[in-house]
Amino acid sequence: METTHFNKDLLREQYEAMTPLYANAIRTAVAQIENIRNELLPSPDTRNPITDDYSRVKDFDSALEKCQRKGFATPTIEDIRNNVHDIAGIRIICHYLDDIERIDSIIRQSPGIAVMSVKDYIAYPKPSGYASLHLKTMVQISSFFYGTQVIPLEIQIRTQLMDTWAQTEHRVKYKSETGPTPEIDKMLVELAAQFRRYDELMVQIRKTSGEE
Ligand code: 0O2
Repeated sequence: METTHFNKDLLREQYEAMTPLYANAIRTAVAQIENIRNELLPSPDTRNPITDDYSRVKDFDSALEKCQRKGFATPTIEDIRNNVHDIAGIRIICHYLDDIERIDSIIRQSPGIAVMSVKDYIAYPKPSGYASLHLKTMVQISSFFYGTQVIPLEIQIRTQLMDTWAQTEHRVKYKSETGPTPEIDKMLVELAAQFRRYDELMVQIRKTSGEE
């Protein structure tokens, strides 16, 4: 009977060999989004809907942990490639709630970025209170060794307040002494609801003041 041996070091090597393609996808998408944004906003007085953007290629240990969480106890590199959809990730932060829609539209107009599916945690926040718009995209890149390739990239779009909430919740979950407790979970749900009200109020203030 054939036995397959799980070689973590080999898997790490295979993962690290493919990460430059994912880093390429991030750079390609960021440049595309930036170009379109500049063309849409010709006047220096026009408000930029993008406040910040962060990107990262998931490190090997996180990718392996996520793949195992999805049921692959001893995954192959194909399992990771096919089941971890956010190996390349960009997080776009905006000031106003309705900027999320604008940014979504910019991404959809970007040549070379195809939106494959959407998880709308703005319209339907998670029970924890987590809110964000997740776009699973495929980005066309040009690679020196492999030529034209299409690489998956997850884009998360959220307001500054949603980002503050996610960072707070993440710290509580992984860094605090108590970890999550029912009391803390309840406060986080309340915080998310308050932030949502503030996000809506900020749009109202902007519109009432006549700003686009
Ligand atoms: P990290 O460190 O941010 O990368 P799928 O890709 O659809 O097969 P997945 O990825 O579980 O499955 O889908 P989901 O839940 O839509 O997206 C997961 C990512 O969203 C997480 O990535 C977080 O970045 C973020 N996220 C989702 N839920 C929460 C939440 O309750 N709190 C916080 N703080 N972030 C959340 P990772 O890989 O878990 O982590």
